[in-house]
Amino acid sequence: MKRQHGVILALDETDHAKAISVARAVAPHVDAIKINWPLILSAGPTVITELSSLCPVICDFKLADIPNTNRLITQQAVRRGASGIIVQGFPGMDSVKAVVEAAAGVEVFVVTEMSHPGGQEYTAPVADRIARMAVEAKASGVIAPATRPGRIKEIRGIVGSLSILSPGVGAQGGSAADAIRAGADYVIVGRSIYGAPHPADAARGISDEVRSAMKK
Ligand code: NUP
Repeated sequence: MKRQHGVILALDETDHAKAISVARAVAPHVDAIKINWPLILSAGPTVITELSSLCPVICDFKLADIPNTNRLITQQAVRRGASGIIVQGFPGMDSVKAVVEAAAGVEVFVVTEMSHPGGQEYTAPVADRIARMAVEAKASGVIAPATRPGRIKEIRGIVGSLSILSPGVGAQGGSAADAIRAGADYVIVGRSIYGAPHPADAARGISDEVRSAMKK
């Protein structure tokens, strides 16, 4: 993934036709489109290939299984055209490494601390260890919460030059500029873009905010 806008669209739209029309409008203003179970279960897994003709696609499966199952899922996502895959860190190093190996060069991002309030219950206490494990497993990057920019800063101190992708902007209350200033490389934005009256304008606005935060 090449950083031009610093924004990744989280396309959790469940109407297939609407999802494709939002993707077409927004693709010129984002660096990737992240998809998750809501769209895949409504449109079918062929949507991975369909979207990959418009923009790099990150499959947010939050893989959290034994190494063999993680490997099998990763291979299928890559076969369908995914450029990136998101994995949970808590199942352990062997499960994360299985994804990195099966991804065969496709980018792998490891969830550290989740952005929602419940993320503080179980993920926060182990997030620093997971961030260190992501480095050791040779992942491409980590997911860290825009809702807690202070944590992005601390996680940046652990992961060095790995990419930090940060969800929680807009609908969850986080600010794109704050996340970038704390050390995120990309913000992940869903509802504030695909739910906006003009998704392309919303994406462009967030990309402008990210670019100006990068200059400061
Ligand atoms: O910690 C995380 N928080 C989070 O919101 C890890 C994630 N992968 N996400 C995803 O980012 C979530 O599943 C959704 O697809 C997106 C945020 O969407 P929104 O809150 O901007 O609508």
